[in-house]
Amino acid sequence: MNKENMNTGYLDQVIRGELEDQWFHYGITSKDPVLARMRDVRAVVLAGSGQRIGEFAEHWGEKRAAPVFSLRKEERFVFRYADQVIFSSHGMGMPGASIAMHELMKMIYFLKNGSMEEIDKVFWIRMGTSGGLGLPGGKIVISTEGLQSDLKPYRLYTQGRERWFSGKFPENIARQAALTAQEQGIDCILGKTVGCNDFYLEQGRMDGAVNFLGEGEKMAWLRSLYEQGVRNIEMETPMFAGILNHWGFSRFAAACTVIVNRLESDQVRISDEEHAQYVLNAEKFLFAYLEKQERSEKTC
Ligand code: R2B
Ligand code: URA
Repeated sequence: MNKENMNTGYLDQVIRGELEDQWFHYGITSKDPVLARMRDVRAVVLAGSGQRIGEFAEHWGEKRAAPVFSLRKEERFVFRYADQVIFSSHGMGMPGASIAMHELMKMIYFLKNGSMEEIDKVFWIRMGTSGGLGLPGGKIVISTEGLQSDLKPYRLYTQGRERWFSGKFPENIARQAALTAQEQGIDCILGKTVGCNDFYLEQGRMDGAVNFLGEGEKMAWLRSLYEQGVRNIEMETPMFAGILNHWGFSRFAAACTVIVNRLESDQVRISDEEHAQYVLNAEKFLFAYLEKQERSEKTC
């Protein structure tokens, strides 16, 4: 872990109880008694959609015969806890999702009492959807790197300075995740992921309310992404990898199901049945991976 990159001056005062931290968007504070029930958290599962998070948590609770509980506030993010796993939605786009990341990372720091060893054991995964490049619907792309649409990693301006983050995913985790998907008979591929600040214009769509592109330019851009190793396009992965790398987590992954092949269409046309099947596949992969991790931790 990179302790020097954590806001320890603040976070340690919270641990000592000298400050009460408001995790405003989750509607709890660092003094909430509910936290006592989450100390043994070992994984954080994120997804854009609150409904998907609710379903993942419910099914995980059933599978593990464990209670599922939620937090009082659900206006911004849907949060569930079941059997050592936090499930949280993050909404769409990096600015919103980064709020979830800050507050969840602060929560983990608090729950693990600032222990670098314990914090590092926590596994993070984004279970998303995406537009695939030359890939059919249903395929899962496991990210090797998250980049913004200019193929550079996540960065943002703060106090007039641009701060850069690394978009790299831990290679061993990406490979293990891909192997797990294959063992479950789920089609997956490793590749770079481009995360955009817009679904339409920045993702090179021509079917938005505004359009700047011609078909030739659009296809040339999508093909050039493909040639540079990008396999899917979505809206959060560069930030997700960036902030986790900044703290130095060693175990995190992004697994995004393709819902449209962008080399064939801008419009997403999957049926409800296909969508339901994709969610079930994603869940099957996720649970298999969480259980595999648990077995390997027990034998270590
Ligand atoms: C994938 O799907 C959403 C847009 O439809 C966005 O959150 C993303 O990354
Ligand atoms: N999510 C995105 O951000 N883009 C797509 O094309 C599909 C899902």
